[in-house]
Amino acid sequence: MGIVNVTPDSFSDGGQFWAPGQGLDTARAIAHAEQLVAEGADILDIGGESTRPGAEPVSVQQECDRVLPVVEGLRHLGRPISVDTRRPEVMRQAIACGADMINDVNGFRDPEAFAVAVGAQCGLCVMHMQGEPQTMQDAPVYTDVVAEVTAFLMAQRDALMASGVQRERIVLDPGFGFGKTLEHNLALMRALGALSARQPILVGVSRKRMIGALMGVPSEPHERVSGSVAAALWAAAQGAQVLRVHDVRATVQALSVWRGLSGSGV
Ligand code: HH2
Repeated sequence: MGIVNVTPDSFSDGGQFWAPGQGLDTARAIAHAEQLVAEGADILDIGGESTRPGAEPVSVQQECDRVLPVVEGLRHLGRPISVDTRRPEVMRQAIACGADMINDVNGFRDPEAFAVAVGAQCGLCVMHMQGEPQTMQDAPVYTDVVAEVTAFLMAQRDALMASGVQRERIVLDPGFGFGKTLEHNLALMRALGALSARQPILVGVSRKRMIGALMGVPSEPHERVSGSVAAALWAAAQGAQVLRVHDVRATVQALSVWRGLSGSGV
């Protein structure tokens, strides 16, 4: 899954498609997404709101204005398009525009978002987050992070299924860095195998702070490519079915080598 953030302030690639004084350059965002597909992305994830702590709040209208033209401009590629949003109205409009998946960092906890998910036919990514983006990294606390995150994800999956959503439409995500310390993230990474045995999972660790911490040298997000690729391989080895990444070419090539070495095909 290749990341296309059409935001001015995402932690790694914010502002990439913004022309000074003119705002979002939709054509550049679409060209970048096309490049990610050429590099081997099977799914594109379009986000119009940064969830990093301290990001600027955006209105529903702003988020739609950013995301929807990109979704429309990418339909010709014939690849599944995911929209990364917490807002029910953005979900509705994205689905009407042809989005194939809704990626909700709030895990469809909002009853209105839950209703949109149930009423749609698209794929759903249920992510775990403790707290709210503005403050989630202040002091995350768990008694047993693996048990609590797993319980939340299973409860949301079961509630969706009890409301008529087919199991095949759902992918679960522990939400790395969303209200989690490095230790919490590591415990969850080590428990991916048990989770992926129960339901397809998506892992998003690309360029995140935890990668920087594990690399052991000071780094800007764009300098964390090799660390991110190492983590992606780890996640794949634990059974993760979807890897949400900024650096598609590097990740695809590494996966290809890894599959070749492990004899699981290329
Ligand atoms: N991480 C981010 C955003 N959306 N969605 C899922 N399912 N899983 C994730 O781990 C995840 C996500 C944060 O990364 P990014 O989009 O690069 O940054 P920002 O939130 O600043 O736009």
